[in-house]
Amino acid sequence: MKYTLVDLEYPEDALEPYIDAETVSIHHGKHQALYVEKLNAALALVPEFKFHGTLCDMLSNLDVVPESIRNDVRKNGGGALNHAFYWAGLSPRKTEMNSMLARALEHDFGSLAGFYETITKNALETFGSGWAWLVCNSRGVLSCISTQNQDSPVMGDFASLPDDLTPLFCIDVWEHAYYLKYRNKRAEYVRNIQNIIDWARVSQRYAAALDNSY
Ligand code: MN3
Repeated sequence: MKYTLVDLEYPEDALEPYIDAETVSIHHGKHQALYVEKLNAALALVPEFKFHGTLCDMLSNLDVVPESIRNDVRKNGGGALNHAFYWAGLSPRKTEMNSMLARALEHDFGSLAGFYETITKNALETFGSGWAWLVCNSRGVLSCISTQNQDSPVMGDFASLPDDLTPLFCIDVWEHAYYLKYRNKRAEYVRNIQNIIDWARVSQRYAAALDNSY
């Protein structure tokens, strides 16, 4: 099975002024596209390995991937999945979260401001390249975590994480995500992301996670 680059749901300049069109164009059209290409190249090395499921399913079960290509699948599959998830969690439109997510954010972070403070801290403390995430566990409890490189929360053990985390939202803190516009100012990039979070999408993801946990 060949994986394809997931399209953006909005034009490349739609996230201006928070994320500039050139960054989106290179990030999606070059970086993300290359992860997809390299994922397919790795899988092509072991044609007898047939996986019937989504990329997310594969990365949630990395132990079934042949060892000879596992690391490449982890890196490049992670890159393909995380970027698609990142773009889909952003929106140029004003969006609203549902009451269930609003209550959970207040319960688990004290307030929406508490959530912003926590994910910003995660994003700034990620050393080198990685991601900051809002996740929930199998009981629906929200928390923020960081992953290194292209690791996803769905990788569980492989990323030294609990095996019951569902990602709800992520911020790419690799320099390629912000350097053209923000240079070394990662904090400003992370703060500006708050203006373009697709809260309706994050709410849907949370509802789906809760459905799957009961
Ligand atoms: Mn990236």
